[in-house]
Parts: sequence; C-alpha cells; structure tokens
Amino acid sequence: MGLKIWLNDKLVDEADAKVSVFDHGLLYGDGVFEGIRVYSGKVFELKAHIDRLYESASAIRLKMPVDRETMTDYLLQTVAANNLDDGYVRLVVTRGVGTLGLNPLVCEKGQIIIIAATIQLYPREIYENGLKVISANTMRNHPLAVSPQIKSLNYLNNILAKLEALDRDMLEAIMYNHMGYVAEATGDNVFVVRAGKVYSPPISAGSLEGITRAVVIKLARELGYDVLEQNLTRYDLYVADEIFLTGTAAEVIGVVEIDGRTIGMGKPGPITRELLAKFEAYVRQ
Ligand code: PXG
Repeated sequence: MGLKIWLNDKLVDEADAKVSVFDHGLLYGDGVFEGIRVYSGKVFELKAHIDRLYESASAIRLKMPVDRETMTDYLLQTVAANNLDDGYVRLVVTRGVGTLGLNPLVCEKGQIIIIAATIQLYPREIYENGLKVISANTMRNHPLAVSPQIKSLNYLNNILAKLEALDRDMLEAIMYNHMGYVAEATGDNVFVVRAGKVYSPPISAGSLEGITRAVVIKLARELGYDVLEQNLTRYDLYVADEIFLTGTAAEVIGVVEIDGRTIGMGKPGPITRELLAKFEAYVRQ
C-alpha cells in the first residue's frame, strides 16, 4: 500500500504526490527541510525541529506558506494518516514554482511536502562493533558561504564528503572547517571522550545545531559528565578514548577507527554505550 503524502494543503496518495519541474527546490536546491523521528507514536522534539525549520527558512528569506502551529498540525495529520508508531518524517519546504533563472522572488508560494515513512541508517551490528570513518578532503562550507547552520536542500557539500567515505568502503566522513577544526560528520554531529570528559565542537565550527546533539549533551550532564563545547583538531580525534556521532537517523553511534587509526579499544567505548542506552530510554519515556 502506498503512503499518504502531505502536499501543500492536503493529504494525497503517494502516486499523486507530484511536484512541478519548475520548482526551485529541484532546479536550485532552494528550500529547507527537517528529518524527524517518531518513537512509540510520539514525534520526538517536534517543537525544536519546527523552530529550526523556520530559522533555516528565515536565513534564506523563504517566506513560509503557513505558520508554525499550522505546519505542526499538518505534520501530525500526516503521521496519523500513515499509522506511524515508529518512523521517520521528512518535512520539506521548497521555494516553490518559478521560472528558469535563479531569481527566487518570482516563486509565488513555498511548496510543503511531508513524508512519514521509516529510516534505517546503519545496520544493528555497527552499533555493537562501531563505525569506521575517514577525514574528508572536502572542507565544510565556509560560514560566509551557505551557513552550515541552515538545513537547506543543498547538501552537495556533505554529499561530496560522503562519496569520499563510500569510495573507501566506509559509511561516514568527518568534515573539517576552513580553519582545520572538526566541524561534523556528513549527517551527524561529532563527540569526543577523553579522560572522562565529553567534548563536541561548538556550532560556530561549522556544524548544524543538531537536535540529537542537544539532547545528548543534556543527558550526559544529567549523568554527571562534564561536557565542553570547544574546537577540536584531527589530533584530538586520533588520541580520543572514544568518538561517537549523534543524529536523528543514527541516534548515538560509536566510531572505532578514523583514517586507519584505532580509537580506544576498537569497540564502542563505555561512555558511548551508556549514552546510547540513556538516549534509547529517553526517547521512549
Ligand atoms: N549535521 C548534519 C549536516 C545533518 O544533516 C545532523 C548534523 C544531526 O542533526 P539532528 O538534528 O538530526 O540531530 C544532521 C541531520 C538523512 C538524514 O536522511 C540526515 C539527517 C537527519 C535525518 C536524516 O540522511 N541529518
């Protein structure tokens, strides 16, 4: 059976969920999106995702076709229509239909697309054995270019880094910024554990302000860990006791190798596993 897709102002059958080839989301990657989890029928951190969507839109001067309350209502209707208990929602707002040519001002109305489905980023055994990653040569977007804080439909910067990883039979790459500091992974935020303390690059290093990251920082502090947001170098990754990534799709996943160097004991470390367990319990509570 096909999905029910939210398109602009109503639910339509998957087969009828079609958009114009003149949509600037398609022509120029001009738009914003969110990826959101549903756990036990409840949308996880819904307000934070809606707020980030509207902030991304504001940063690219995309006028949202509806207000936050209405958008929230559309999303909940889509989740309900697809009987989603555990799943993944992709909420997309494009610049809308325009003419050929960059000018976004000719696009009359932003287009809303909401897909409620499922996602599996990494197989279960990677959570047990850990992820192997590389340092990408592709630098994270400069903050004066497309700000890494905007969750835009233009993911080429991250896709190029992801390809570097895939070329080496790995699933993730760490991206560095123009100063040489760790920014983030291609679709996840980065954490390092060293001597019992937990570190993550500040958002200003060129990362998306991850919603999972914020939850994990909160949970780590509740568990009594010092969490420090400070710039990290490749050296800090190489000598880390533990590295883990956080994201909507990945949740909390340990990294056990980077650039051919083994991290810690070559298995997801104790603090990574503790935080994953705490996170799993938190999303179900
Ligand atoms: N950095 C980037 C560049 C991301 O795209 C994160 C960090 C983690 O943020 P959250 O708020 O999710 O903790 C993301 C999120 C996908 C997919 O389909 C990607 C993300 C989320 C969900 C699905 O690849 N990226």
